[in-house]
Amino acid sequence: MTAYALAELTAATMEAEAGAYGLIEDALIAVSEGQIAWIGPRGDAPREVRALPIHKQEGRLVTPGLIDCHTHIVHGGDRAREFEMRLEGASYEEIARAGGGIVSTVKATRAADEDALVETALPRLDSLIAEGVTTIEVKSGYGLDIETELRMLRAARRLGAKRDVEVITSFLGAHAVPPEYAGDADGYIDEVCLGALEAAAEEGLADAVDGFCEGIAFDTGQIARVFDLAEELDLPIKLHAEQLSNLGGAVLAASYGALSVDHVEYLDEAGVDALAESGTVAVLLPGAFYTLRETQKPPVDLLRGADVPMAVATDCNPGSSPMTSLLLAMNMGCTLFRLTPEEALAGVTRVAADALGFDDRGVLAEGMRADLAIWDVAHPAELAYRVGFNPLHHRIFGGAR
Ligand code: DI6
Ligand code: FE
Repeated sequence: MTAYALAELTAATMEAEAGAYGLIEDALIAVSEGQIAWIGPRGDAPREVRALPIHKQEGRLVTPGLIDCHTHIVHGGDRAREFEMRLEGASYEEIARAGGGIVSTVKATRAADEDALVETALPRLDSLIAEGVTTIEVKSGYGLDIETELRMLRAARRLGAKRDVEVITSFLGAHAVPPEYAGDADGYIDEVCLGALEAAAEEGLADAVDGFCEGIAFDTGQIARVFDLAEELDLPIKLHAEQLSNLGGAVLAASYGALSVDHVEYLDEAGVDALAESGTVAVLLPGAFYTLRETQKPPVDLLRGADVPMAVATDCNPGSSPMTSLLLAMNMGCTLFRLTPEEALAGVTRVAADALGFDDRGVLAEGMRADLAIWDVAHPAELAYRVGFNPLHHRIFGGAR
């Protein structure tokens, strides 16, 4: 790959210490071997950088490629009928307890072969890529038997081969109790979930291990058994916690040094302190909050005060967040949760990288991957500000223009 430089642009480096988006006016970015070889004010560029072929950006804004650190884009079927039921008055939990919800997607996912899972996920992936996403996390969790959990993860891996995007997988076997184990969550964990995790690890299909700690899913004791195995397999941990109630999932996840705890609407002060102590990211998912018309907001002020890094993601899933726009998630993070536009952009770049355990992306700096999003905007606040508008001009993945 030949080296080149981008110039006549404003760079939002998103480096933590920099503040103010790490903005560099009239910046130059040199790209070589898929990495950022140099970045700074154009006037400071060394001679060998100035000698590179230059692609002028006409004053556009360049940010790190966006990272959607929490999605469920691989699944069968849809839940539009459930959307109607909620509009007729049923709650998300009522639908789940009546055998709808996650379990209805499990049925559709079990019925789909691997090709179908790939084909139906691609338009969702393409929608995210069209907004500058260069790294995406994809979870299993709609199989809930060994065969289908593995099929979902294989489908997720294939997505990464089909598009210029990096796919990171999380094993989410502890997502719901399948109908054949109704009333026996312990039996499901011990007889299916742990074996599925072992098989996924053996095939190299899982980059992380996730769970759903909630009244309609699993308690902390059950999740801990999954995390113990994850630890044995040397896989990092994440957790859906404190979304609809507080079961102490965040404290549990923090005790395992989790990469992230996600949703966290019902997180309390003890939970915030635990996250601060363990360096765990809080992933905010405003699409689910919006879709379920929740009223309990995540404790953003407490998180901010305790210096817990906050990421933002789509949670793209057929039930609680049928959303395929990370820009909309940023907007909702600001409008619904009162994040600043800078926090929202950090939440889909630098902090989202942390939530996935990456230290080679999420900021623009020398030596980082050249995953770039080039925007037709003058100021980075515009990215979170508009609703339903996509100003992406061009996306660069691993230096490939
Ligand atoms: N929380 C979520 O937001 C998704 N999973 C979870 O544990 C929702 C899954 C669904 O409703 O299909
Ligand atoms: Fe989720």
